[in-house]
Amino acid sequence: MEKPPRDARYAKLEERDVQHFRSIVADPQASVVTDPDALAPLNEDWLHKYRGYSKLGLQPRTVEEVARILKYCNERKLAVVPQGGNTGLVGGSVPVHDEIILSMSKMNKVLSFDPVSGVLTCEAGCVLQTLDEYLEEKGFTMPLDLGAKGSCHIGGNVATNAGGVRFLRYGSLHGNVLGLQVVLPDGTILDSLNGLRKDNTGYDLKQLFIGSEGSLGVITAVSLLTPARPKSVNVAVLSVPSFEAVQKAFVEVKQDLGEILSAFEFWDRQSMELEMQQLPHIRDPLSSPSPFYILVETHGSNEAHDTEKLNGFLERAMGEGLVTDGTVAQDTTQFRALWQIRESFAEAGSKAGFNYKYDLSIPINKMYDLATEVRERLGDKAQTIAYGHVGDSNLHLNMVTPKYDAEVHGLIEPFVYEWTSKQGGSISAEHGLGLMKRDCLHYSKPEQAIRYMRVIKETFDPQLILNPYKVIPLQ
Ligand code: FAD
Ligand code: 2HG
Ligand code: ZN
Repeated sequence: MEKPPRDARYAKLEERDVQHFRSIVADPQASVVTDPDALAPLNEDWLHKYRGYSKLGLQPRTVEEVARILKYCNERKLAVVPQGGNTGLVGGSVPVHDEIILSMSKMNKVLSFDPVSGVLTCEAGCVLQTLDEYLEEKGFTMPLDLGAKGSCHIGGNVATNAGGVRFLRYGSLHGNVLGLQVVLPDGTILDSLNGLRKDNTGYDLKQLFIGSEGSLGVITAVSLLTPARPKSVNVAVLSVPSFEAVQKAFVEVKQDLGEILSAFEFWDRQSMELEMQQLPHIRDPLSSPSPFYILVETHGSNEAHDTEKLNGFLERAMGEGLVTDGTVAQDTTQFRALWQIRESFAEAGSKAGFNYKYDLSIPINKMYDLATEVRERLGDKAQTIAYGHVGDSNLHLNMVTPKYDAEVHGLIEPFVYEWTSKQGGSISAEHGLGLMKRDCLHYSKPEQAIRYMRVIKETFDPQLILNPYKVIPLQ
């Protein structure tokens, strides 16, 4: 796939730059990476779709080191790509050309936790799952959860405004993040880590960095509100005959389970089949293949009460023919196995070949029509699978071919973006724009909004050194 040409405004890395970086970090051996073998995984994304050729990775240990690094890069006009766990799916986390990789992986300390307010403050490089394990001991949980939890960083989650599977219950990072520490390209440290729930002292600058994908500043620490860990958790995977029935089941689930509903996910039969082809340990949880599968989860505090509610919903839904078969996890192993099915589609797709990956917000009643139309357009030229976060109207539409196929790509784009735009949807529900969608912004944002995005970018990053070629095209 084509990439934009290298922009001549950026300086090329010289040996004196590397020497300088060695002189401004406490542990140059660990923090300055020039070995090609160590650089290789930092240069390539999770999907093996985007690849740069950076000669330098920096892994600072403190906010002051980040500030010194960025100040120097800004003065020298050296381009920088901030990197978290490198699990992003839109080509945002790796260099396009020779940008310096600024990895946050060594800034991974919990700074504080207040068990009264539930406010956690930690460095940006903390891995999401590690934070959840830390909170588990204290009776709390992270407000977000996603398949990449074992590798993605909280800083990367904030930088992409990641949604995930419990968005429906715990809401967006725009609400859960109470404060950020961010280093701007000129080395300024912006600190709002006060952990306040309420603070109406003018513009809420931290919101600009949530979802900015490393284009405005480097997030070095995060303060966020964490909910109490649920004492009772249930999960069921159910067979549903049509997407119409998926929607009806969603309406009923909200009525019947109300405040304890924590996830409502779906996938189609084609997704289930592709996953079983690619991942031998995955089995269909139901007795026979279903056109659609839904996963319903509850988070509550009283097991008997929650189970009664879930059973009530299941009886009603089965009686009405909305649900035709199902399985409810009886223990932690089954709970994990059911979630593993939902969380492994990305892995299965990437094993199957080249992925044309679309992450769309579409009104729920139209969500699956797009999958049907794309499947018709492509015939047997590609495998088309659809799954996603029904509760958030977020469709993950993936097409897979053994290798990149320009004809297939041409049949998908711009069709998918135009279709989404006509429905008033968004071409990026939760993964961001990265390199993949930076030229497609106009499908979802009016020209005036794009103009102000540019003004914001140029205000925070006048030399345009941060994550060039991504998010928004610049002159
Ligand atoms: P990276 O991939 O390293 O970076 C992502 C972007 O953020 C890049 O533009 C990078 O420059 C920037 N960035 C990273 N760290 C910083 C920082 N400290 N400061 C400034 N900029 C930074 N996403 C969802 O929203 N919901 C899901 O359910 C979901 N599931 C996924 C499942 C799998 C199996 C995979 C592989 C990915 C999934 N994702 C999902 C994609 C998601 O965007 C990432 O997993 C996650 O939020 C990115 O975090 P990361 O630390 O890996 O960031
Ligand atoms: C998910 O919800 C992730 O599983 C990944 O956001 C989506 O693979 C995808 O397209
Ligand atoms: Zn998702």
